[in-house]
Amino acid sequence: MPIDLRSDTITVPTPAMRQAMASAEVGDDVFGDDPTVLKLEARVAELLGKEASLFTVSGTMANQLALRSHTESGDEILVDANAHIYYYETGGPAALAGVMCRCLPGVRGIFTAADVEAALRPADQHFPPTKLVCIENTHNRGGGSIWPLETLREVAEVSRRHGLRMHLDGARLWNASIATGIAERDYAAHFDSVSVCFSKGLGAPVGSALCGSREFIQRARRFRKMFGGGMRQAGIIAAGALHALEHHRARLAEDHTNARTLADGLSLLPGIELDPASVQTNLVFMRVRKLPAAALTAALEKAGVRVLALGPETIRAVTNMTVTAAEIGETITSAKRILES
Ligand code: TLP
Repeated sequence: MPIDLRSDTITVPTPAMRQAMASAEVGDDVFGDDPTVLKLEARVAELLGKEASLFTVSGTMANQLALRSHTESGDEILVDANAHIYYYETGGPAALAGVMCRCLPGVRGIFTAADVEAALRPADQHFPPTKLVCIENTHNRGGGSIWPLETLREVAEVSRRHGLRMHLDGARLWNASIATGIAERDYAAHFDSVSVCFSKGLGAPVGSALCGSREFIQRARRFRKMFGGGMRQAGIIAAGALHALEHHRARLAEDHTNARTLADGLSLLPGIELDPASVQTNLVFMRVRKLPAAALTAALEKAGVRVLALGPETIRAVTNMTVTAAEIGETITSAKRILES
């Protein structure tokens, strides 16, 4: 089996999770009678400190439902230029909500209250109405960076003052909470809506959730149906998500330790540019100087290690529950052999 560090989305259900899924009570969730989905939605809402939540097939769907539910066509949203919502969701904001994205210059995905204020324009018929600020925590292309709570609070304060709503892409909020000890609900308190994923570090096969007020989730539910995301006996996958929530959150700390070990080891190799101190969670980004990133990725693949080349010089490695501490050591050894040859 290759050591798979391409993403934490590659995780597969454990035997105990499969057991929970196999024995899940189910019903037709479009009629609102799948007890396992209802249980998951209640549990997620409770964890995030919100009134309600909605189970969705993916993080992308949860984010896009949030945009669609908060805005009208022709509105503007403020988002970091490297945010998943803008960078990786196939033009969804334009196609599905019909909104314009105004990109903010985040540093490792983190922008400031001053950036928000600088992007705002007076109400005038020339300008699109700005409605929503989107934040990603942890930030994927920011290298798994964690938003400092104080910066987040300042952004929220300025946004509220200008009547803007706030959405959190919390695909990896679980990682932020384990790393900082700040509860998910304490981050979520600053937002009108939050999306979270079960199928990344938590290891469930499918699923995400969108959380918010009861009224907001009711609106999102209608759009979920419109987007073709109404699921029937979804309790089978919701059971995997519930199992993941209860059993796999604390273990994310292992992924973080492995990421730091990997970063420490790789940073010493010739031709790798990587500051281990920048690794806060389970994502390790590095620049490759000696050879193209794609060439190093291909050589690693031959050695049984999978990583992703995200650009001509950039490689991402994501620690996850399928990769052990010993395999992190093997990864460093393989990279060393390739780079020193
Ligand atoms: N991220 C994936 C890819 O799409 C890039 C990955 O391998 O990291 N928000 C964030 C912050 C994400 O990183 C992702 C997935 C999503 C949303 C979307 O989740 P899915 O894949 O469930 O649509």
